[in-house]
Amino acid sequence: MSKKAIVSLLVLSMVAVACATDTAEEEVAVEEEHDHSDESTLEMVLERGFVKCGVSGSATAFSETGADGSITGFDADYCYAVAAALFGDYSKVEFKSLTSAERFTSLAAGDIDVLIRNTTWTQSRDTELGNDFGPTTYFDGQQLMGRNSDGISSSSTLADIDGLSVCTNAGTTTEKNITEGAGLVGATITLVTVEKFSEAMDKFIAGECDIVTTDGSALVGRRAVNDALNDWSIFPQSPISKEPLGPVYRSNDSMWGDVINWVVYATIIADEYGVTSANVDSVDTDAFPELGRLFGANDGELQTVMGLDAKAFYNVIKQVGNYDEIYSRNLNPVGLFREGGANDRWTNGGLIYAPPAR
Ligand SMILES: N[C@@H](CCC(=O)N[C@@H](CS)C(=O)NCC(=O)O)C(=O)O
Repeated sequence: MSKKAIVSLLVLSMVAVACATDTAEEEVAVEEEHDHSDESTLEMVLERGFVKCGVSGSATAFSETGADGSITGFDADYCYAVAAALFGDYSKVEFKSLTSAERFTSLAAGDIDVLIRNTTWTQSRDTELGNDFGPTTYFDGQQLMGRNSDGISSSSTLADIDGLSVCTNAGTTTEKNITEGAGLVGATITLVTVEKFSEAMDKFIAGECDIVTTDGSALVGRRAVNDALNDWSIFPQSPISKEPLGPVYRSNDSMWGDVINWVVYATIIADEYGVTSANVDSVDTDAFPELGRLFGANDGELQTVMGLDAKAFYNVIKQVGNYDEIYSRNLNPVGLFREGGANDRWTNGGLIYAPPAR
């Protein structure tokens, strides 16, 4: 057996030609010549000098591509945060824009080092597909959007979509949830599945679909940047699913996984202490020893055993910010707020929580 063993990975893939009629995700065996298990992604990325981060590139407020090709948003900021931790320079990222249907194939093939793309943690993605999931950065849930002028309102229910056409993108939890959910309430729908969510929005705007559905955050974002703001309602008030979104990396790559996980945790711990990019230089690390360890200021820092610089997480907070800064900067402008929701701090009753830096 050669050193570069041929490994077969089960990955999710959409068969493009079959999309129009069969929207089920399909398992295909992909033969991949590079066996990632004999080399940590961490070593490979450090040697290369930049990280390859898979994003959407067209998800409002999460990863948007600017006119100059730059990528901004909540997910993009976590890519920048990983680069800040690895290289002390947030800009050492190469983004790859991926559709929902191609994201896991791209990760399995080694085209990207980490996937941060509105991706829901599910059992099959975590187990059958050879992925591992990092901490949830955004607790989302699937909702639907329709036109008030068609009789839809924010108090509409799933049963109200009986007889309507519903647009969404392929290779998502969304298409499965809506099919299952509509069936459970006895609503007969025409599901129209396209490759990109932006195409689903185009069809909705053109009146070719009555309803569009995806993660609630994306619907809020799309509505906020659209002129038809006042005619579009998002429903039902309680989402039809849980969509915990966060970073994804290949299985059996624990040093790399630890880096991704602790980048996220560092942003959360800094938020717990109110440490921001603006005040990180004036932290009293004697008074707050956990911050001393996390920022490499005191003896007992834990970053070097992870293969990182002692200042890795200081650089994350200094250059990109804490969780609240990342959230507020990207998501408040489209009308998504943390207060009182699942994405609030655990100390306020939310779910954003990190283990201790010790
Ligand atoms: N969270 C779901 C849905 C992901 C998804 O496709 N989201 C849409 C809405 S944010 C999207 O990616 N839109 C951007 C695009 O199509 O490029 C999943 O993991 O399957």
